[in-house]
Amino acid sequence: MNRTDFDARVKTLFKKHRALINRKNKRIEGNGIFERYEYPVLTAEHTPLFWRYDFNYETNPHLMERMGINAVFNAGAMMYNDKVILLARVEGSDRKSFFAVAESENGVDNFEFWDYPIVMPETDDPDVNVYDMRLVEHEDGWIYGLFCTERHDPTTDKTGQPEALARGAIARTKDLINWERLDDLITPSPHQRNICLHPEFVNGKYAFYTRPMDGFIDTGSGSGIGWGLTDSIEHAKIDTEVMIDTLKYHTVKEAKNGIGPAPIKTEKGWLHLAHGVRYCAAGLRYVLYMFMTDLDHPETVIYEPGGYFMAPVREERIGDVSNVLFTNGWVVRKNGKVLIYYASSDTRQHVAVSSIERLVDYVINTPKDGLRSPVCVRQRHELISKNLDTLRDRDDLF
Ligand code: M1P
Repeated sequence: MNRTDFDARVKTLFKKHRALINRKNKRIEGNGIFERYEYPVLTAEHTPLFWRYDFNYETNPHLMERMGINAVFNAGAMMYNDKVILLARVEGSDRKSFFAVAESENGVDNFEFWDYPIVMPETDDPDVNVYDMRLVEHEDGWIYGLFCTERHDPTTDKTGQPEALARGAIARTKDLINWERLDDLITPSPHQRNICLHPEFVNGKYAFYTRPMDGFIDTGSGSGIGWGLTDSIEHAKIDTEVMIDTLKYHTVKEAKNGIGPAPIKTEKGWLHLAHGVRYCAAGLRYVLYMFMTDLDHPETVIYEPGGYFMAPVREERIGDVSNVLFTNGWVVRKNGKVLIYYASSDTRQHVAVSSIERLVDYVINTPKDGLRSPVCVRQRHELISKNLDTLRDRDDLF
């Protein structure tokens, strides 16, 4: 490619990229509980071109993408300087994930990455892969990042199948650029993934949501979303881990589950968003579900609507790990609007919108899972007969 063509192609690349960043998103009619948006808010193509290409003609005369980006997903979220911030998991084509901040005025489109991804400090035990950060503004004044650090477990090499060891990692910051890495969370379980920090002290201690696991993939016996307290955040150690939301046979969380972002405090209780995993012939299916816990006892579930809150639809069903919705970020705006950030199939990041009022109504008034078909059909009969009564005089409908 000659210099003139090179320069022209650079211009075209930047023009197309700008058009993608500036594309207006469109709200899609929803189910009363939330509305989706037509386009994902972040994808691999949203990452800056200068993260991927070498734009020096001398060293890259063919204008090749030197370092590809595979996916952008599982983002933590918060308000920062009046902007909506997504702290995304960015996965390079080398399979390694890192964290990067993107910001937007309205939280539904025009997300633009900051120039540099985050350089996360390490502990004495080097990280191999880091991902899925929950951002928590704690009442102690720090912004915490809770994420998974994955390392190779050499003791498993004899099986011929290298195994990973997952641990709950903790870092804190004031500006989302400079991070202080703290010790990994210690719990009675060998593996931890999907940990989150409760935003308030509980009995003067830091409170963690956990997800104990026997193995890297399998959560094993007695698992679900756990809870534990620790005096120190710098050397966080949970001695007694209690289960607050356990797996249940033939529900959306029969195989595994994990807490999403930190809960939202409402007048009625703490609103929680989580992911639940069920078995199916295609493997595992990940959906989102909600529950509410007591204001004074965030570890006590008081409402648990049956079924899923959100499941993958259309293109969301397909990606690197298909049939997956996952969430670790949401944001409450001043007007009570809730922006729910969810990723699909480990590939792209989406937004859906709801409100505190609607989510509280959903959580409180949705029937519990009947756990058995005969019970579930009776629940539905009740709804049908109430509706047929209410709509009896609506000749315009039938
Ligand atoms: O591939 C689906 C998800 O799998 C893991 O979640 P969990 O530990 O609940 O199975 C995580 O690796 C997550 O990043 C991923 O989206």
